[in-house]
Amino acid sequence: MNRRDVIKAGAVAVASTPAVFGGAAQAQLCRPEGDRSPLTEPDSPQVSSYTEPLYFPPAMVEVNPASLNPPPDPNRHQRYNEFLPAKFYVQHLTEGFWNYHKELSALNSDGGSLAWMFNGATPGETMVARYGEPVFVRRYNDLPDLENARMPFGYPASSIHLHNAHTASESDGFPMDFTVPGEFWDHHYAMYPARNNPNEALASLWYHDHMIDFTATNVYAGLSAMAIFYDDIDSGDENDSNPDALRLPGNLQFGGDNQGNPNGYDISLILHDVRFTQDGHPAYNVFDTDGHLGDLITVNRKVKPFMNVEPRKYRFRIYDGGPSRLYELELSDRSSMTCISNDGNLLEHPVDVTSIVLGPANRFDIIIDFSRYSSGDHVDLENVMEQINGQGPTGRRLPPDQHMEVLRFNIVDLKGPDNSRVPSFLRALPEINLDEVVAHREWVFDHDMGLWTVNGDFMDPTVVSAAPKQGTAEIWTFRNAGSSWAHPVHVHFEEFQVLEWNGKPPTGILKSRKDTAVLGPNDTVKVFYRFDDFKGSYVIHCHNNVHEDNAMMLRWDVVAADDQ
Ligand SMILES: [Cu+2]
Repeated sequence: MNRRDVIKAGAVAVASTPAVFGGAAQAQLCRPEGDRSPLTEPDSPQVSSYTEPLYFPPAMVEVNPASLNPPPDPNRHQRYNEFLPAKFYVQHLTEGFWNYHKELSALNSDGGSLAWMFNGATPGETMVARYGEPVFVRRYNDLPDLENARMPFGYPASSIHLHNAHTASESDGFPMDFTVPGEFWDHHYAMYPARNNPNEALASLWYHDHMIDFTATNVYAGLSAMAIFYDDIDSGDENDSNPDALRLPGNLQFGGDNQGNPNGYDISLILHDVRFTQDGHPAYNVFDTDGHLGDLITVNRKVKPFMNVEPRKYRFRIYDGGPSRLYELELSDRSSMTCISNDGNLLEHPVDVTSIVLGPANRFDIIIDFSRYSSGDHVDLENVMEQINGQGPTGRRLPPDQHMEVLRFNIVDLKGPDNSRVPSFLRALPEINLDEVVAHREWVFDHDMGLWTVNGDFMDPTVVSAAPKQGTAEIWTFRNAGSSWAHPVHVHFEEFQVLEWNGKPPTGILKSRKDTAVLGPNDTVKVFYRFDDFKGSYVIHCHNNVHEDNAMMLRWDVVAADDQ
């Protein structure tokens, strides 16, 4: 059966209704049976569960700007002098070995699993930033050249994208703005909310490689990390004396020890599913253009780790780092959690959920209150979504004995008072003014000749597929033409608000600002955009990174208002 026949065969199964994402659309992620044999690649070696301490990436460490040689060139950046950097950082991309699990590391003489890293770690250090304090990051590509790289997949060229940041094109990680080994790239992050509207502030972001044609492999190899943006309202300090501060769980402490104890209460968790060879290195099948599935879920690049938590509230920023797997995450006792964001942007009101569904690049901030447990208890985070290939979920829930292990929380003694709160109102949504709309565009996600298309086209970075003008608004429609595929559609630079998902207005968690819409089979999503503040080239693409690398991406440019 070829791909076209598979598509025609249509969808059969119907999913349980997950608590988050896609409104009515979420029930339709499904695929025909038997069109390819699942899990044809060898299983990873068996490793023990919940014995590896979770890794807590520390915050980036500032450098003295005088140490940058050559110094930053203001002429390379839009509005540099308006947003003079207050914080400077340097990162080196290198190849090395990472301890995903000590039992995997013991399988080879290298003492770890091959990895591409930022400053010697994956995930790299967390970019902790604050609105009003512009950031400058110089990133050196110190990966080995292709002849000397030991990583058996990926390409040692890199363009780092800060996902969802409101960033000038030249700092955005446009897929053609790549460095090769020996080069560096300067990124200027204005830390300025879109349209200078505090209601457009972002919270949970991540940075990852966006190399043309090699994003899936390079991110899988290790080039991903988290970024947290704070402002006066969402300040990261649960003891903040500012009466406007939300005081969500957090004490501005990052990192932790090597025994599973974090320094603070605002914890980022990035999920990547990885498959390992019999000698403990990551394995990847470059010939499967449907997507890549790992059989072990890693959290912060640790396999089935544990962390210690006090009986109090925590904020977890949960990221699907891809490349292709969707998750439905729930606690093993099915107790409730409180969702406070969609794609890392605070909701107007918190929503209680028993599970969260996320596709590649989605982020949800979840409050878990462990005060209902006692020291010595444990509760696990598990994936209950069945997915047997890169196309998308089957639509079935995994039976209890097949839940995929993700992360164990071991409850330990309370160390101090929990002064954090979860207010009933978080952040207002920016207004949608349909009178400003000057254009409608449709983007159709489909396939052709074994590759993936947008509006029938393959990625060609020399072709500009849309050129919205600065200072205007548009309505964009994303449509999944496939009846058995999930496509997490991501657009750089600006966020959208959903107007209609399959003809219905958004409610609950979908009533939010988003940057990635996971289109289930045949889904149509109509969204509102504005284009402001910076100009230049950006992309729209599928964030199943394997689809993205196989051409499901188009370039679009923001042009000046007076451009003809
Ligand atoms: Cu896709």
